[in-house]
Amino acid sequence: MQTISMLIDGQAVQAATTFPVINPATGEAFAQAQAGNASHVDAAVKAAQAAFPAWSRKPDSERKQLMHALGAALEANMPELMRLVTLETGKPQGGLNGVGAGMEVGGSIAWTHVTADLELPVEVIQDNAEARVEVHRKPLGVVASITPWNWPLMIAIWHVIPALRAGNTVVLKPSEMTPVATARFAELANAILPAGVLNFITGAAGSDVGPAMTGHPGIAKVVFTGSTATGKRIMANASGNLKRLTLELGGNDAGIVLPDVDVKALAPKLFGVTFHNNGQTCACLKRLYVHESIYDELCSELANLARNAVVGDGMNPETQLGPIQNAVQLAKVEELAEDARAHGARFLCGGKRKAGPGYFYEPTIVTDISDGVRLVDEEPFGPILPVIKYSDIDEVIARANNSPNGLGGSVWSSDTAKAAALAMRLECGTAWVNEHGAIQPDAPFGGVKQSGVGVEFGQHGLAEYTSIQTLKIMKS
Ligand code: TXE
Repeated sequence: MQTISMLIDGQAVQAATTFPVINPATGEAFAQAQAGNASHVDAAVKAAQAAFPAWSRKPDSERKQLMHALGAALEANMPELMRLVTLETGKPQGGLNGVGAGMEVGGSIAWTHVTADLELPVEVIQDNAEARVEVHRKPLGVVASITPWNWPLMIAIWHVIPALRAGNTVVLKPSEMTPVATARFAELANAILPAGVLNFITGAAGSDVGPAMTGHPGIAKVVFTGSTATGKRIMANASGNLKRLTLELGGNDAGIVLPDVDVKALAPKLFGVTFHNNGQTCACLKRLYVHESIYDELCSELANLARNAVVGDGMNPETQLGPIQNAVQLAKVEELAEDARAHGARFLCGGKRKAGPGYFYEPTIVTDISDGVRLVDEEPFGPILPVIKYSDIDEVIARANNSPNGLGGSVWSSDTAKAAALAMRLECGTAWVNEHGAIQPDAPFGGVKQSGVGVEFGQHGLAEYTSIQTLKIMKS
């Protein structure tokens, strides 16, 4: 069985004990990871601090070129990384609509190259006979990156590449459930980067590694993707030295379907944006509001698609949907389904685990349900969709907005101008028309309300890894 190491100051580091990493398709361990602790965090922060002066002073063109080299290394190792992603997350190699391990590694490569090419130009505010005023973007120092289990490699790339590109050094901690592909990335990166620039540490479930990072006085910023509850704990723990924060937290995205759509053509698209990666994506569509005039027809189309989806081991090329990533998440999906049943909701298909080993759950369409039931009000993060009937557009916008979350939202219609005007009324960081969850490396992405703080990607995302220094030069 493979055992992964931590990487501190360019050296492989082992802890006193290891913990198992489970393949969710079998429920059995396929790798072991190091059970690090706060002393490893401290060593990693010290290494990152020592590497910071030289890294931050490197000419910008050199850092850019090294980021491209990281992208090339990911590409050269794509098949191995895809295999590791499937083993630890359960997501298929290909997947529903091509959303699987191939997209995760391919996306990681694309994000790396696009981010490598971003610039942080000096802004000139004033330049006249009296004075020149310039705004510079400077790196912050050591950045702590804490990643979740749903897109472990891609999210590590989203954190690490802009942090390094802007001149910071990094301590990276993956989820205890999915540390393996990230470990391989850290290894590849350490063959390219100077020692200490990217450190990689792991901790078992419930260990002190995460809190030790977010409370460490040597860390200047925390970038975190995960649950809102953990995000709140991180924000509280980061206050000691006023760490900068980017938090990308839970979403419970609403989609609103207007009566003018072509139901048959739309159903597969809606099914894809809801069920890819088994609904375990922060910006998946999670509550679908459908106009009463097309409700029955659309629900029945969605149920047909759910019944015919190929669910199985992600290593099988036929598989469209893999298992849920972990047992706790599976139990949460079951709990929300049971609660919906108890509230009189109707299950058109699914609604139960698949027999056999692994954390499989049948793709599930739930109708005759409304706001106020947990399956609608809470993020299920699994292969289950509540479909809610509406009749009045103003009322449905208010229902969509009646949530503590605000990550994404969508409106579906053949009248794109009308849909865009409605989409802009949704309280969310990204609003889509006839699409949902589609992100790109050059457009900012982040949540409002309790879905997060700050944005990632593009120029706006890169700027979050810097602080502003204003330089005023008097000329007379
Ligand atoms: O996430 P956690 P969990 C949502 C989804 C899911 C729920 C719980 O609804 O059901 O979160 O998932 C680290 N200090 N999302 O419990 O706990 C942990 O080790 C510092 C949405 O798995 O947030 C891991 O690396 N770090 C999300 C990371 O936080 C701590 C993706 C995420 O774990 C810590 C995943 C602490 N006190 C789940 N406690 C999205 N936005 O896409 C835990 N961690």
